[in-house]
Amino acid sequence: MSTCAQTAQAMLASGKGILAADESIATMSARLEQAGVTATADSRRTYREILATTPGLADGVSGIIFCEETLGQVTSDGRPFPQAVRDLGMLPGIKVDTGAKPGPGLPGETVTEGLDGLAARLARYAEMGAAFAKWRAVFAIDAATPSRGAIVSNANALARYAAACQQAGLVPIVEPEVLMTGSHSIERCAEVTASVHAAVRQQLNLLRVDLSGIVLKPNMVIEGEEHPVQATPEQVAEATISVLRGWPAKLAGVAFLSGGQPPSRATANLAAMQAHRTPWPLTFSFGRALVSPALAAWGGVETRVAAAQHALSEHVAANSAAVQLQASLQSA
Ligand code: 5MM
Repeated sequence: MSTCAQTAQAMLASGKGILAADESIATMSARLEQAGVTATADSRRTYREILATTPGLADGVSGIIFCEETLGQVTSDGRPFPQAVRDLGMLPGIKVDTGAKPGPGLPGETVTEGLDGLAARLARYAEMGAAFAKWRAVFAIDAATPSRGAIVSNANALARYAAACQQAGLVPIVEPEVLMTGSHSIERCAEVTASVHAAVRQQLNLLRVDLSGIVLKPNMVIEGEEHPVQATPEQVAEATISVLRGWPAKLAGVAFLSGGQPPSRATANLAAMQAHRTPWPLTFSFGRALVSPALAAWGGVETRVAAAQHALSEHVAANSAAVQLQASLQSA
């Protein structure tokens, strides 16, 4: 088994998910300010340290995704973040894309950038201790979008990134996100997600990416946030699994993003996936659905660190329980 396949299996260990704490400096700063915390390199560092050092986090979290700034920072006891995370029994990862930028020739749509100099950056991240990487492509649903041009451009970039990661010995998390913004139906989300996944599979195949050494991080198939009717967890699970059936059994596994769903809904949807037997593990790689309550509880106040860590623990435990239900069904 390749090193990437082994690492991917560790990332998808039974009952565990991946914590997405890789907000870019701009996003993290905005979220801190909104929570009443002055955004500085040190407050971003402190916040990530609070998350990573949550007691018992490794019971439900296999790995943490950071942004480049955090990967190069040290915890308050002087250890580089990658080392501290490994010491705590988890794997450190790094977001390597440089963001979704307006796509030339694609009015109103984006193509995720970051391929220039990527091989050299990946070698440096691996040297710093990273075990895996992440790249997110973003697709918004509208009457005429996503266009074929946006789908193919983003799928090709995801595949070039994934191939480069495997060459550097890092597991690529491949994240094609179809956004919840808009009033579209769950059926339209299913149709768009399926065509995005088909293009991503085709490009991964063209660049000989080993599917046993990647983690797919998709959106759940869900109605737009302005749609009048909210799908039940069973409907979301059914629609999501139908789309995922396009992936071969060789795929190491799936770790869903939460996409702006309220934490309880994301967990309920994840739990409903348990009713479906699949050839790959299905877990979580949530950002907001795990950390938003913790950030609100902390608010930059030293005496509230324990409350913040408790909030994170509770949400990790709930999602870990959902995934364990599924794991026990798979092995039954
Ligand atoms: C944590 O947010 C990640 C980075 O976002 P920006 O680069 O836009 O700041 C994001 O990619 C995240 O990892 C995924 O969207 C999953 O997070 P959610 O909150 O959707 O589960």
